[in-house]
Amino acid sequence: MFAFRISAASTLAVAALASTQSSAAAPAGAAAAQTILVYSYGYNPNPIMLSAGRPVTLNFVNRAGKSHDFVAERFFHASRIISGSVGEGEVDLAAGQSKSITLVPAAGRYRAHCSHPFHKMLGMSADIVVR
Ligand SMILES: [Cu+2]
Repeated sequence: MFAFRISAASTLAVAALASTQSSAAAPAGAAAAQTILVYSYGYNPNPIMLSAGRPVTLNFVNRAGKSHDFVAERFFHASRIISGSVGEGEVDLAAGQSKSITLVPAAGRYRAHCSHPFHKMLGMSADIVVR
């Protein structure tokens, strides 16, 4: 009985170790992820720090009960867009909406802001630093 318990416990320990190792090793070529929280009136994190030339999925999450956008023409035009739509260089978010854009950013410093009336004045702007 005692031996069985030891055996079961060590099996569990090995299984836990194995699952930890498999989750730590990201599949080759997988994009990193960066969540960008959108609220009234700002973005978090700010600045948004990205690695040049490395694929990244930007997960925009609008936590607000009203619509906002993320306008960054220079940033999106300099990036290679892999998936998702950035239209003319912006991401539109309805109240509570989330959108994901996967891209490869180019080195540089960029600005982003919300184009809705007065929102930039109220604080909705962000720096994007890619290096
Ligand atoms: Cu806004």
